[in-house]
Amino acid sequence: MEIRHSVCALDCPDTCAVLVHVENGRGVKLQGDPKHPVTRGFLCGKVARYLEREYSVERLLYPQKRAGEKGEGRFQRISWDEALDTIAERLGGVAREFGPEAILPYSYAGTMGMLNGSGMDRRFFHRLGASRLDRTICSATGSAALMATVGLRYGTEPEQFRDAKLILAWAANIHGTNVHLWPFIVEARRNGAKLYAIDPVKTRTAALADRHYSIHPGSDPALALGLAHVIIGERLYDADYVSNYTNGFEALKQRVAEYTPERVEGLTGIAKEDVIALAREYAATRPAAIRLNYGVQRSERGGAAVRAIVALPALTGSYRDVGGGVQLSTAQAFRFDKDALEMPELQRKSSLGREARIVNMAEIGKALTELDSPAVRAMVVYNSNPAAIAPNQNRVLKGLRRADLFTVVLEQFQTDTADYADILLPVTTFLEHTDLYLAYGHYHVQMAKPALEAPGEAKSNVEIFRALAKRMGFEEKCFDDSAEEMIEALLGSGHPFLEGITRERLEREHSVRLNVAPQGQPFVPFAQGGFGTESGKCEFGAEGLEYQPPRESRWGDEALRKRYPLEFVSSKNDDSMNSTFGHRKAQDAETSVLYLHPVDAEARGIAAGDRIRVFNDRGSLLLKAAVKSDAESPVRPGVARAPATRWSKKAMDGHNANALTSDRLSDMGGGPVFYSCLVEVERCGD
Ligand SMILES: Nc1nc2c(c(=O)[nH]1)N[C@H]1C(S)=C(S)[C@@H](COP(=O)(O)OP(=O)(O)OC[C@H]3O[C@@H](n4cnc5c(=O)[nH]c(N)nc54)[C@H](O)[C@@H]3O)O[C@H]1N2
Ligand SMILES: Nc1nc2c(c(=O)[nH]1)N[C@H]1C(S)=C(S)[C@@H](COP(=O)(O)OP(=O)(O)OC[C@H]3O[C@@H](n4cnc5c(=O)[nH]c(N)nc54)[C@H](O)[C@@H]3O)O[C@H]1N2
Ligand code: SF4
Ligand SMILES: [Mo]
Repeated sequence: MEIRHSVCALDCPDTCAVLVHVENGRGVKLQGDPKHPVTRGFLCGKVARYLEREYSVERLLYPQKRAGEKGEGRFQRISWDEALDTIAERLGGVAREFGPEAILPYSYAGTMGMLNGSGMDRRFFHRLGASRLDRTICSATGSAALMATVGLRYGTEPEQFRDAKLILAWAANIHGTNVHLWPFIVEARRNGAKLYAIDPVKTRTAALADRHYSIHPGSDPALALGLAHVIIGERLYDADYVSNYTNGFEALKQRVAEYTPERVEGLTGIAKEDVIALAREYAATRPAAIRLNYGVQRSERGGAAVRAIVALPALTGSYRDVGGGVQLSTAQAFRFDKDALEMPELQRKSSLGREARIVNMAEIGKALTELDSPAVRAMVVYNSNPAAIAPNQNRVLKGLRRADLFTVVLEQFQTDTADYADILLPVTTFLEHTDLYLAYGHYHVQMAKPALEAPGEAKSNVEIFRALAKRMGFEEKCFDDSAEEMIEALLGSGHPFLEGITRERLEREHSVRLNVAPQGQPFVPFAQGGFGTESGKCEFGAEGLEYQPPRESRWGDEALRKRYPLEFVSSKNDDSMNSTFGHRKAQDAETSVLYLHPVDAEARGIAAGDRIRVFNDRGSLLLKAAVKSDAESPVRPGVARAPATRWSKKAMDGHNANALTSDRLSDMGGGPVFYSCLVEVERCGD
């Protein structure tokens, strides 16, 4: 038996170091690397069983072309030569006839690997002059808010949560989506720390917390402003930190004056006494860490929410403390030379004489059905499953069904999107290719080489885009770069955080902490200001912090809320990774339920286990009602929760939660608003 090193490439903050036990060339077990300071020897439930996915009989093994109607999912095996020739010919034809902007790449984070996520593909599409994709689907709103407020997408090291005395899990289902933070929280609690969860859903994390504040969806700006109201009003703030390292305190003071605990109670559903007590405790407890996750920014006021929340540690001076501050992301500390990888300079060679247009991926339905001059005529999908994960699904599917759209899908499995492909290409998993990894929940850079052999004729994204570049006649040398050369280019930015971190060292050590602080010492980026904003200070930006309830909420548009009185939250499923495990049988049972409060269920004559139709103007879907007693219910009256997202084709009626979600954009960064969504529910016959 041999043990090989790998890195989990799923879209998860933990980016675990994985040990692959190999016997006679076959992987027999995956284990978390005990030497890795964040993985600490364990994997989450879904990846501990990843070898089932790796060796699944449903893996795609050969290139195929469509044999039935779009969406039907019937395919016929072809050779790589035929596949590449067809794609090169069709993309070339579209570029000649309509201009290269009629070609759209569509990708997200199926793998977080740098090379297979944004390497040869970017070079290829830049050289082609294709439309550029704004990859907003997950974190754009929060990122824009972080940049506006603190100017950097850095946050508290996970290892420092063990030092905290108070931890707020704010829109963060840590136990489900970020489980490697949990042991640090356990350690902190053993030392007397309290854990509070702020979430409209009683998640596993909220259930395990010392307190759960069940907040109205999307109302977080009001809560944060209410906390600031108390902190400023009672002079609990750190006047020294505020005066040295922040901008806009006076305007913030005026703004929060309007957010009295009484008013905040009305807006958020959190009792005024609780608002006051939480503010006092947060300000008085040192260190106090906030784990803010992305749930909060998937609503119409998500930008304002993140702005107001990350202002709190600046008010209390918590940014000074080891184990203080806030973590939304750590990703920006990985100061790779992304331009050397993606080569945006190749774009200038596009025949248009200007940079190609930008298409927001959260509006893919619109892009495929409404965009013109030119309309999208060809789409290449990789690392993503837009038919399942993009909002306003019926509009997306209408676009994917277009007969005049040429669609290529690079996939490991025959997903919902794959069913619409004209050409479907088999790709490798992270266990089978070389890549370099950042993390958005810790500060350790990692590299992985293939641990297992690719099955059938599967190739990596890197190899596929390299081969396509050749077929298209692109002669630039960069299309010959090896994976090793691309990694070296990424590491060669010259930034001090990467000093001494070379490919050779990563091959030897697998994981290396960024030089964010001297060895063995904690990274406290904003201890003495040091913000990345133009002023170098934390920008409170109170002008942007007026709270209006989301249009799609029980306090929003009146006509809408009368017809659709329930707020629908389709947050993550604990035992999945977006739609990545959509092929699994178990998946179906876990994600085909809607949690309703007994009051809402009774009012509609619905009992636990009933088949129900959930609907709004955008679509409808069939689910099974899950109703518990008031004390046990994960949601309060007026809120309904469905764990997302599964493959639509495995559902009772061929739809998932995104048949209901809206493709409006949030208040900052052009992000989607999956969790601002009004619906109605009715019982349907058996
Ligand atoms: N098991 C599992 N792990 C995952 C994923 C997965 O699908 N499954 N997905 C990965 C990805 S892509 C990401 S981006 C991360 C995301 O990780 P998280 O951000 O933790 O995941 P979400 O479920 O989107 O949102 C977190 C919590 O926010 C709550 N929430 C929803 N709306 C609001 C609101 O308005 N206010 C407040 N305070 N809370 C709200 C939800 O109920 C949820 O419990 O997780 C990653 N890890
Ligand atoms: N209703 C609702 N919708 C949501 C969300 C929600 O909470 N609720 N969350 C949103 C968020 S935060 C996100 S990040 C998105 C996620 O949306 P996506 O990024 O589309 O994520 P997945 O559904 O996991 O699909 C990733 C696909 O990439 C494939 N893949 C993995 N590795 C590779 C590779 O190396 N090469 C290629 N070609 N393919 C590969 C996998 O097989 C999988 O099918 O979903 C969003 N949609
Ligand atoms: S999904 Fe997240 S927790 Fe699970 S193994 Fe991968 S990185 Fe670790
Ligand atoms: Mo995400």
